[in-house]
Amino acid sequence: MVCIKIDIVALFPEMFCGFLEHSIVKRARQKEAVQVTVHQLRDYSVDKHRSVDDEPYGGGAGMVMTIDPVARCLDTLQKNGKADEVVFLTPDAPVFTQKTANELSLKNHIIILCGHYKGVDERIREHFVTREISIGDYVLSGGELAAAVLTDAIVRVIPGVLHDEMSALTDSFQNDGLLSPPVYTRPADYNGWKVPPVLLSGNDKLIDRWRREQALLRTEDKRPDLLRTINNNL
Ligand code: 6GU
Repeated sequence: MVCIKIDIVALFPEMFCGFLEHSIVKRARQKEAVQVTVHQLRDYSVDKHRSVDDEPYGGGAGMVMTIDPVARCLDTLQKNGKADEVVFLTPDAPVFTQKTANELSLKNHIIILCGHYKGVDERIREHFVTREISIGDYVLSGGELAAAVLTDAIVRVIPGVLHDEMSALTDSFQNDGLLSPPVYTRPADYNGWKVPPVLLSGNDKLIDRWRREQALLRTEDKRPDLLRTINNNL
């Protein structure tokens, strides 16, 4: 199996402990499908206070991440060769999608820089960053949670990480861009709440057709915007 290297540069590395040690991300690390390393940005500050931010030129509220610690950190992480992507996580960027996760899962080396404060000095974005990503239209206190979201979404689509029976190909968004249909398990009747009879019929063709219909109905109901996107891409 190929091993993807993901370097995460953060101000609060401890936030990743639990996440890296559970579930699919944990298994992918054990299988050596991915190597995730979290780096403390402050370790790359040469300032006596180990500072990583300063006041914005032109005034205004909030602090801005300075170039030098980021530059030193990225240079260190790329001393044996350039990363395929240097991702900057920030709310003022295009929104993360399954397509981006799939693309990133094909890279060998990804560096993820977590944004903080009012943002980073724009020259970092101009000269180091190859891709800017937001995880949605709301504001988080920092990029750490977003980096965990990205890492999880990337890792689970690396070939060989998921078992066949939990294949990523049947996830919402992976199949035709539609949401997944409803699923049921035993008992077939819970105090009168019944499982749709077609799922108990044993007729694979009928079950397939029912699932496709339900996927479409569910998408129309919960995410009509997705259907417009699919139609526009046809
Ligand atoms: Cl990537 N960072 C922060 N701070 N807030 C966000 C975000 C990222 N994506 C959505 N909100």
